[in-house]
Amino acid sequence: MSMFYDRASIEVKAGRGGNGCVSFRREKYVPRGGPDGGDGGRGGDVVIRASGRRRDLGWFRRRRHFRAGDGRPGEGSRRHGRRGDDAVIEVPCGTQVFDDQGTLLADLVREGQRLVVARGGSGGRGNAHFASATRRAPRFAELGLAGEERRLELKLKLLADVGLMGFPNAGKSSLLRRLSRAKPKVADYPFTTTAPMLGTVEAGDGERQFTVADVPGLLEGAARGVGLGDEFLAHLERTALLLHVIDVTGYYGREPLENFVAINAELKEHGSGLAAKAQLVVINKIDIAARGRLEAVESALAAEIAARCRDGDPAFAWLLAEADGEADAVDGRRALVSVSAATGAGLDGLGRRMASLLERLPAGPPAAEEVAVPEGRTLYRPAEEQGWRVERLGRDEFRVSGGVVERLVAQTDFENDEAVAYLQERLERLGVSEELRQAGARPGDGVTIGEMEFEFW
Ligand SMILES: Nc1nc2c(ncn2[C@@H]2O[C@H](COP(=O)(O)OP(=O)(O)OP(=O)(O)O)[C@@H](O)[C@H]2O)c(=O)[nH]1
Ligand SMILES: [Mg+2]
Repeated sequence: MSMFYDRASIEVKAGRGGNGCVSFRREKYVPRGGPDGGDGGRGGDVVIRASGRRRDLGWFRRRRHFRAGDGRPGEGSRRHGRRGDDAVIEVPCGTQVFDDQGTLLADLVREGQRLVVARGGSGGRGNAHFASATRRAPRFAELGLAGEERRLELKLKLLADVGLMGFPNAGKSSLLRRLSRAKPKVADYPFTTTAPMLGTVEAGDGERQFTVADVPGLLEGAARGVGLGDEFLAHLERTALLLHVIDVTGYYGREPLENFVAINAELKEHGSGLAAKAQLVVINKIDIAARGRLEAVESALAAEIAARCRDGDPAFAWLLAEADGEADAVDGRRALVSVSAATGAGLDGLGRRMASLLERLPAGPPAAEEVAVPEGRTLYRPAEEQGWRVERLGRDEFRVSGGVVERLVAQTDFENDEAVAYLQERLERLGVSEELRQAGARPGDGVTIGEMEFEFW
């Protein structure tokens, strides 16, 4: 039996940018031409993309590290290095991406939606960029920067138009099997569903299509963790309509009406808007109902539903709307469909009823905390520090932090004296040295910038 994985934790690392190149033009009769070193290519990004090819997140049990390609170094004659290859991670539609702080970055609901989760480092500039009147032949270039790296949590919440729910053994999987081409497990004996499953249903006229999610049966206390139901209740959150399946013969000796009330109490306890979702009640197994039984169950449920309409139960607001808001005019039977998944009786009517209801209901209502990701390429940008500041860490210890300054240091090739001199020049021009002096730094004091330590002079 296959498991269903709706959670995964992955680590991603974007590619490093290629280094800039140090090179000089070579021409006939010219002993030494100008600098012509090209730039390094940008590192590849790590991208998460929603794909219909994936069913769940089980794939990530085998692979959880993803790394994009590095950019190629620049070359002479101002040739730029090639960009690193992106790493594209495919996830099923309905996957929510969180950072390691638990912040929702995106909800990838539609096929093809992409999210850049780690940006490649920029390539270093070649020495051609550093020529000036005073520096005719720069013998240094920038280093490429490291790519972003982060840990991400993935959570899958199925997206379907309709969700099947009810006590175990009510016939949910049998219904999905009959209504669609999906093949959920149903055996001659009660066979409990352990993994959610999606099926596509064609409405009677063959023109309309919608998706139906089958989840394990709920038990009383499901919202508190009893049975399998709890962890799968979340998969009903993103449906537009709930099909509440009820076994006309009762469940373990309890009346269908009691079961109906118990399941609705579970939905309410679970929260996340499940109790407010439109409900259509399907009375199943009418082929084995004793004489008069179906009528009795229908009357009891119809009366309960009408009473709920009067009390303003949002699950049946659609029924109240059908009666033009007149609670007394509500016919509870209109929320009932009696069928047999075994013989197929009533299933055409059920298909049409679902289709017409779906047309009136807001499509797959997104949960409130969702972030919509527009089609195409989307960037997730951590707030990048623009400025910089100097801090005194101790009597003769200082630190300079900030995006610009740290970047300059990371791009510097410390093996190369000219590159170091250039860095000092830049820091001087930015005013960093002056700021350090004002903060009390004296020659010989230690200054940390990014991952490097310097001696102030
Ligand atoms: N006679 C009859 N039996 C049915 C009907 N629908 C389902 N069954 C039987 O009821 C049992 C349970 O059906 P399932 O479809 O597995 O029920 P389920 O609601 O998916 O159960 P869980 O996955 O445990 O929640 C199976 O033995 C089915 O053959 C029906 O309309 N008539
Ligand atoms: Mg089932």
